[in-house]
Amino acid sequence: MKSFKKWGVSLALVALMVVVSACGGNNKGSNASSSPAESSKAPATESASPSESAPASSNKKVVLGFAQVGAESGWRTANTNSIKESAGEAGFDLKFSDAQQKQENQIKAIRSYIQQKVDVIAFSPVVESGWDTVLKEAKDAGIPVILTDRSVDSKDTSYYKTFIGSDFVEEGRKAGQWVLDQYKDAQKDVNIVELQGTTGSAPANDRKSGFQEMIKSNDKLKIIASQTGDFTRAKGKEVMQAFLKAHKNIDVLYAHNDDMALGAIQAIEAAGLVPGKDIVIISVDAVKDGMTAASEGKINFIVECNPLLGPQLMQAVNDVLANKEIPQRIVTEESTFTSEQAKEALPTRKY
Ligand code: GYE
Repeated sequence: MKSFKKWGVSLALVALMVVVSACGGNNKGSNASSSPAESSKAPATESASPSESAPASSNKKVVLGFAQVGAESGWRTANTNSIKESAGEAGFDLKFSDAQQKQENQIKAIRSYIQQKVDVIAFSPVVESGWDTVLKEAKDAGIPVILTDRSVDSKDTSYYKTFIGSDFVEEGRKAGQWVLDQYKDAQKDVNIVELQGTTGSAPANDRKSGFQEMIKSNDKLKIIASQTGDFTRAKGKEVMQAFLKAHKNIDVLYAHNDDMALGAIQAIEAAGLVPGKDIVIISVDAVKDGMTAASEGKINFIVECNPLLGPQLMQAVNDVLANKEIPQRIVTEESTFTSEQAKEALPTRKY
């Protein structure tokens, strides 16, 4: 009986050691950057009011840490404005950081939010992979995470409460469907070039696959070149210049966002060609500048991607903190615009 008891004690000790060492292992990835020295290198964060040292009380403001991708596009600017505005309206203390399209910066920002013990962390992951370690750190610290705009490929969905954003595969399908319809009677090959978004990002992966899925039923539709333009105007222009140099017979440009299409339009015009006529252009987002180009006939078709996610995010933050059940996935509703429709919609467009 006695030795049985002794065994029990030793087993409990071993179990404790396993738990401790598992925690140590878990911190392995974070050790390097969770030290105060490292975290001081974290990207600068803005804060509406310094509430870190505020005493906990029932009327304490909700502190929301938001790690934004960057400021790469018109879509992103509209998204950032929407988040800041809605956080203000909700009365939250928003800690906002801009990762300049770098995953390492976003991870640093998230770790700094964990250290600051914010109430909720929200972020728009620049790429899909490589989040498990930091998401587990947030979970272990008991801080709920909400994904907005872009998702992660983590197998463990308990790392986040919900994902609010568009269905990017569907957006790609809408773009592909339009091309399929336009060229249904094509007798010769239709040469398509593609400007992809940021490599490894959910919208780049999904807009590519959705588009391919639709056009594959017509073997005249051929993607002859596909490269990343990183969702920016400058890169869109640069890559389109290279495409025009390498390929003389480009019929269609599919750009994963308006900004890259707008950059490409500059390259097309500089090459003495007419955008929207000599080269048919399809893009995604439907932000003001893109819609303006569409209303001028320079972009032929735009698939809408709504950046105004702020109100839904603030609602989700309140629901999570109130322990309400929320759906794991909240999909944004979106439409599409031809040049004619863009002309009509432009005057009342909010972004
Ligand atoms: O389409 C693009 C931006 O993640 C949906 O990111 C977003 C995309 C958007 O840079 O313009």
